[in-house]
Amino acid sequence: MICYTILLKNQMSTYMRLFNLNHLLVMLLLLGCAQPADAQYELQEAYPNVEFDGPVEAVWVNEGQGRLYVVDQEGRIFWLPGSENAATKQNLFLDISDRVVSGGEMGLLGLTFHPDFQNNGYFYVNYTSGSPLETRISRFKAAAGNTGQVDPGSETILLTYRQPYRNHNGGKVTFGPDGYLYIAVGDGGSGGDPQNNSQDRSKLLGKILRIDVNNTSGNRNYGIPADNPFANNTQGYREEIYAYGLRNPWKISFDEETGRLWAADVGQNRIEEIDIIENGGNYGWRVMEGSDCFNPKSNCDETGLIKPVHEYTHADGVSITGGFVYRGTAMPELQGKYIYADYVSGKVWALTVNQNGTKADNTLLLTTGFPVSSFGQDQNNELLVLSYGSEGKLYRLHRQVQ
Ligand SMILES: [Ca+2]
Ligand SMILES: [Ca+2]
Repeated sequence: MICYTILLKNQMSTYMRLFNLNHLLVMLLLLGCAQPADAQYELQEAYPNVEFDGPVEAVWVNEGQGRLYVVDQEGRIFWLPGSENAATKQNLFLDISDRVVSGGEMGLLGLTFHPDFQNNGYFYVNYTSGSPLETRISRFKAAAGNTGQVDPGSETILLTYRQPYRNHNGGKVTFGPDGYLYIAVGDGGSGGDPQNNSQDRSKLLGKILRIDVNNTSGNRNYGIPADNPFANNTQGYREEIYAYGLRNPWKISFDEETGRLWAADVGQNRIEEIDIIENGGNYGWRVMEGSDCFNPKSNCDETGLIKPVHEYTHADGVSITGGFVYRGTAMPELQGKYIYADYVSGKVWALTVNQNGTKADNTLLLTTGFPVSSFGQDQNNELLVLSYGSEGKLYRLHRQVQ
């Protein structure tokens, strides 16, 4: 009962900041004493003396001796050395809190480094800003040698889009094996996608976008990859679109071995889902929530809609947090499995798919007892788990020694 009370207090405050209150009742039902159901895996604190206000990203970069960069939602990026010990402190890398509107699902939400960062110093962020509210995809530039803090004035805004509501801002940016920048965009917010943005290909909301940051085209600060599904279309569709019909993809990631793009899409009232994203794919929202009709409630037209690889109902969680296909070496039994979590229930699972991408198995690894905002990978592709809220800490997923 003590465990229950502490969890309730911690998770409620965090939950009320980040997610819709209409899920509160479900959350209360989910919270028990969060002992791992399967005790084979556990979390170990990484960087024990380091805490963040609201960590939402942890990105490892192999530059020089290598650093782990951690994003605080309010608008700051810190770096940590590769070796972690009690003396380790976080170092400020970039502070753009002056231009970030944060709180709830808003803030500095995404960070990725140019594949040639070591030479060109470019990195890319996704944040909400301004009034009226918008999302900005911006490039910043670290000085040669990357020895000090980054000049906040080095910003080049690549792309902006209006945010009609404060929630569902997606946020992840990541480079694909093709060298293009992929951007996860939520449906704009409110509930039920009232403007039907996700199915509207003339809008950027509710999509996975793909742009070429190494080129420009027309009046854009970026190029459109020639094989984007709507490149050079004459129907008024946005050429940046790579896939559509997403609600709020909270984390996307590439499997570095297969090149597959994985997305975790947060559900509305009932179903959380995982998708493997294909060029031009329509992932169904708001016609469908998971593999159920949503609008209309029944007899919806499922033609051409790609169903989730895996989904779970709100009996198991309320808001999915996407992770990574595990490509580390410390836990060989997890090799090739997609590791993800639920932000509210704190459950962490491993999803196994067949070679053709269909589901083979889904296994609960552990229950964290804290809200999981994100996953990260370290220099060895071992997994970090980010705890959001009253204690913003980094943990490592590892197998218990029997
Ligand atoms: Ca929004
Ligand atoms: Ca879907």
